[in-house]
Amino acid sequence: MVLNSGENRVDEARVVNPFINLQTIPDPQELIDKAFRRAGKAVVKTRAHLRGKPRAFVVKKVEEQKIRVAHQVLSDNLKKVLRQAPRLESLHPFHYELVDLLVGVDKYKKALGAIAWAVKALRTVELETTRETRRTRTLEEVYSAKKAAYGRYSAIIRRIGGELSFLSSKRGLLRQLPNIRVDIPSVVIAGYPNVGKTSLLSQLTGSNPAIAPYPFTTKGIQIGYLAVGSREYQIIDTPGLLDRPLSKRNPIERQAICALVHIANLVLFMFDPSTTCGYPISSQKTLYSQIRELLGSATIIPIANKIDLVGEEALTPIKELDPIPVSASTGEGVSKVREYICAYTKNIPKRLEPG
Ligand SMILES: Nc1nc2c(ncn2[C@@H]2O[C@H](COP(=O)(O)OP(=O)(O)O)[C@@H](O)[C@H]2O)c(=O)[nH]1
Ligand SMILES: [Mg+2]
Repeated sequence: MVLNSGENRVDEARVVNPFINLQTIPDPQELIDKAFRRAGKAVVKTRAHLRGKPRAFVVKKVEEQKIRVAHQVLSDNLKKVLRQAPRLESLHPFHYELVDLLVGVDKYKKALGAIAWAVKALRTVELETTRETRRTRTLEEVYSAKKAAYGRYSAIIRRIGGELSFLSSKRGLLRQLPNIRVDIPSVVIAGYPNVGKTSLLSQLTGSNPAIAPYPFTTKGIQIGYLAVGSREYQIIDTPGLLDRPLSKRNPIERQAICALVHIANLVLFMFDPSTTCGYPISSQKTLYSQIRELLGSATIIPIANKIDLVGEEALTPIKELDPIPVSASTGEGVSKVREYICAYTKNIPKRLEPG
């Protein structure tokens, strides 16, 4: 990614999607088969090692080992999922909203809870059945103890099969969540289409922004980074999201928009007083009010763009908002926007990265 024209570079390693480490979720039946196959292989060495020992002794050792190895494989695979899938509590509100939108937070929690239950249940079976194996007196008893262990293992895995399949089916979506940094201030650009949002983003970050997929807009969001001195800022353009009246949105779109609003420390709202964008100023003011309301306590800064096209009088209808006059084409006024970004995000505490 090319960053702003200065020498400052933004640390891309800190770009975060909390689900990026979530590997393939095992298929229940495949997991069971794998565990038993591994167990079968693992005892080959043991058998060779114990050659010449009494048969009853060897069988006991071998079957007990199978129970242990099968447990190990099942447990390791499930623990891996638990390790890789972030807890909801650790998610930034932005990602939390999106998980709710794409997966449902209750279902997600339930799935992880079921896997944690299975890990414990498998361990109990291992302890009980290996103890039983050691107590057996006949070969028959040994074999049936091992059979019982395998049966109980399979039942546990099948019982969480639905949850594993559910997570597996959602994994792709989760891994597509946008890489949003939560450790630096975020500035979100809003305003009607064609008012100059993307142009301003390019002016601010001096680069072609990266496009990240975003749920419920085919266009994706555009993210650019700005570095001023030692501080970094993330600037987000939101095509298809913060560019239409909220009253026309369905609940899902609203939630997607809310998630974006959660990430915003500052919103730049762009007006186009030239109205070459195709929307009258009155509509633009309505959208401004709606977004300001949605924001709660976060700051919104009005910007009047395309001043290269209009005279002073065009700004009259938005005069009371005291917008920063800019031209995203010529670059006029853009340094002022940069100053505002620095000033308004000065006191924002560094947020914790999800972990
Ligand atoms: N004259 C003029 N045109 C501009 C300015 N900013 C953007 N434009 C033009 O307006 C159109 C829409 O700009 P764009 O940045 O894509 O708007 P967005 O849809 O809000 O992202 C493009 O043709 C830009 O070249 C400006 O300050 N002055
Ligand atoms: Mg655009």
